[in-house]
Order: sequence, then structure tokens, then C-alpha cells
Amino acid sequence: MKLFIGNYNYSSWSLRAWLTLKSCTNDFQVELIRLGHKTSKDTLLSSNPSGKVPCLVDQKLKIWDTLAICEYLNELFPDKFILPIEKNTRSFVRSCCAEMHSELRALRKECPMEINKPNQQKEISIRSINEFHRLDQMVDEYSSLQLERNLFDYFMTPFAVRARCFPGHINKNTKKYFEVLLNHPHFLEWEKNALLEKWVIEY
Ligand SMILES: N[C@@H](CCC(=O)N[C@@H](CS)C(=O)NCC(=O)O)C(=O)O
Repeated sequence: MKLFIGNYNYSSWSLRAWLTLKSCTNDFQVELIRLGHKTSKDTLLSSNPSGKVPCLVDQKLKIWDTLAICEYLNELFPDKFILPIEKNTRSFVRSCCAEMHSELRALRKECPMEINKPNQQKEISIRSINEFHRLDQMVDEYSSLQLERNLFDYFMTPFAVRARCFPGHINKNTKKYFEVLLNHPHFLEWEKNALLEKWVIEY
């Protein structure tokens, strides 16, 4: 299998797909497509029809869009429990992941994931602050379920990086939980690559 990803520093969607795949196997290749460069679009389009990363290639099959990739991996590796086994818990995790995937737009726009730029002193809008509070709600409910690591954690990790970039807007419980995510060996491996990356995208 091969996973096409974008820049380690910035590609939050790639990070989610990579964490999910990494939780299943080490037997995969990664091909990085540099984003924000004049040749990026052509290279992206030659790798998959959506012209975006991530994209997973499994023999002749191409799967693009993070959620589709993760659902595919959940089917391919049923023993890895990417989604919880119990129906109601699974629905909760699916709802949260869908919300993280397609909502929380202020945070996604205003507070980009920049792994190499913690502690930015930028003032952020009330909409973004409210969305940080929405993360608190999700994390509080999730923590009370005491689940094994699953898709919720993989999807939340880019928000943990955002909270590190723009500190001071999450509650104690979320802060503690985000520290766990940011110290997980798989995230540390990704972060190591990000810190070696020289390309800069200005937001
Ligand atoms: N909903 C898509 C979004 C993918 C996406 O927007 N990827 C960005 C990088 S994080 C990208 O490929 N941007 C390049 C472009 O739009 O030209 C997914 O979850 O895979």
C-alpha cells in the first residue's frame, strides 16, 4: 500500500490518514507531494482524481478523502478496532469525526496546523474560541467513555497541534488529553519529519 501525503508540517488531513494507517500496519510506503508549490496541482492530479492529499493506493484501487480512507482501513483491518465495536459508542465516534472533518471551519481557517510553530501570539476570533470550547465538550464526553485509542484520537491530533500553536483556549481535561496525543510515538515520528522539513507556507 502507498499513502500520498502533503507536507508534514501543514497537512492535517494527511496526518489523520497516516495515524490511522500506522495504527494498522508498518507495511506501507509514503509518497510526499509538496503543497503550495507551482507544480503541486499537476502532481496531485496525476496521483488521484480529486487532486488532493491524502490518497491511499492499494494495488489498483485508489481511495481519496480521509474519511473514505479510514472507513476502508477499518474494513481491511477489523482486528484493529479503528472504530469502537459497540454500536452507540461507534456512532458517537463517527459523529465526532465527521464534525472534525467537515465543521469547525473557523478553527481550520484561522488556526492552521503548523507543527513547527508552537505558541503563536495571534489574537483569534470569538468563533474560533467557541470552536475550541466545542472541542472541550467532545473531549469531556469522549474521556468519560475510557476507550482504547481509535479514530477519535487520530482525528483529534491535528486539533491538539492547533491548540499548541494558539494556546490558552481549552480546558484542563482537554489539555491533559492533548498532551497524551502529542506524546504518542506515532505522532512523535510524524513530528520528527515535520521538523526536518524546510518548505514554508505563509498563512
Ligand atoms: N476533505 C478532504 C480534504 C483534502 C485536502 O483539502 N487536502 C489538502 C491538504 S491538507 C490539499 O490536498 N490541498 C491541495 C490543493 O487543494 O490543491 C480529505 O479529507 O481528504
